[in-house]
Amino acid sequence: MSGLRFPDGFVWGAATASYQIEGSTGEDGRGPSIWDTFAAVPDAVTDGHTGEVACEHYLRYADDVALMSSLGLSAYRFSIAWPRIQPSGSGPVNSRGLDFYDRLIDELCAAGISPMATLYHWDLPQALQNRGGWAARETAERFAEYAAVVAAKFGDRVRSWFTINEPWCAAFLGYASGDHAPGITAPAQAFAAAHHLLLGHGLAAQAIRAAGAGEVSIALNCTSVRPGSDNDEDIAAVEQIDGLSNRIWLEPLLRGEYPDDMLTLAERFTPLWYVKSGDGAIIKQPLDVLGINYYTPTWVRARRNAQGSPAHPGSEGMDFTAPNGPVTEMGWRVDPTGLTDLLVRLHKDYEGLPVMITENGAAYADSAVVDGQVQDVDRVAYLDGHLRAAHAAISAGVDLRGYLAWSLMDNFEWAFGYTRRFGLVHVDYATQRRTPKASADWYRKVITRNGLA
Ligand code: GBH
Repeated sequence: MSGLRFPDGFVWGAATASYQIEGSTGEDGRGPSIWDTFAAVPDAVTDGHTGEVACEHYLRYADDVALMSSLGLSAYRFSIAWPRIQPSGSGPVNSRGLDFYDRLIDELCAAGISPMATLYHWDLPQALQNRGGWAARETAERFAEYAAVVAAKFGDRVRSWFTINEPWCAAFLGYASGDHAPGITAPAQAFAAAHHLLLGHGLAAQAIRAAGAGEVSIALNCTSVRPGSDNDEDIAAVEQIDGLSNRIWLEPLLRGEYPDDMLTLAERFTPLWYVKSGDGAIIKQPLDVLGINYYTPTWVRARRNAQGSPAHPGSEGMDFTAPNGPVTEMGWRVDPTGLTDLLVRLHKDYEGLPVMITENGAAYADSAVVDGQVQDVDRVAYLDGHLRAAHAAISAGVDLRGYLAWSLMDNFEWAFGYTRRFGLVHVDYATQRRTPKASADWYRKVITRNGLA
């Protein structure tokens, strides 16, 4: 038998996030989130799109779970909308919000699909933003209270918890480049937000464990950072961007301390008032598994007059252009070797660390429709290439526990609204009809054979 087989018990799933699929933003007592506010700002989101309706998953969750069953998924990673649970970010719990996830989780369990819950995928209650959002320490404390509520309620059925999705995006796209909610462009706040997101993770991890609710994880968008050349300036640029993308998260989470170069970088923008003694010990909670969301490597070179990227504070004089080659509709260079390199590097730097690919996927225009089905051959090629890359990492000794495709279905792609489609399942937004793409059929077969043909 030829073909690549994955280890027994390998988890095959798909991922989504609340604001991207649920819709029903005014239903059952949900409070406003920063994404409702941000999407209402002219020009913040392409074509003025918002998450108000999205995929109507709030109403159609049972059909969507049936869809997952038809794909043969063993796990489903979704996020819980904090503003449904605590409409003003603290205090009274909204039972109708809890009820929705209760129904969803029961439906998943009945279908034999393991529910994996992310506590924060970017939809912060607006009331907390009004008090400073993640730039304020209080948000981390409120986050732990919310975590305790949901862990107590769902810990009997949800055994796999992700505290925060991609703190890099929440901090640096939210507070430095302003591409994401809350749309702030103040690097000083971004570094404070980064710290409070890490602190929130640690406090929430403690709350989940205190509730006996199961395994604790966080999903990071770590990536391989590659130099334009091997000259010293380019290597120094890589070191700095590797710090912001990877080490500023990994080191506190796994060793309880920031790397010195990242403290120095942060100090170019802000005094480190927000780091209190004892925080490192809180942030460094044991991780049962580390979630990695991987899409593309990052290329950096030092170049006079280059503007740098506002998403990477201190990157003036750096150029982020990828070398020529295939890209997805996001403009992201397709390079599965970046995934192998990243997983092997994590395995070397943090011995014995179990990892899971908690997101991987691609946006393509999906134009060719044959017999009513989107023939997304480019997406199949992307996924196939990345699964081979993941398998190569396993062969190199990486303890890889599973793979979750991004995304189950087309959805609200943040600042790009509905103009970018990442789904295995096509969504016709006019009718809300779901149609599995060729990639969905391909993925079903991968799952059935636990590997690639
Ligand atoms: C994830 O973010 C999110 O978790 C998910 O909600 C989202 O829908 C999905 O990905 C698709 O975007 O600009 O060329 O340097 C991924 C965010 C993607 C941010 C890659 C950094 C670097 C590309 N990351 N990106 S580039």
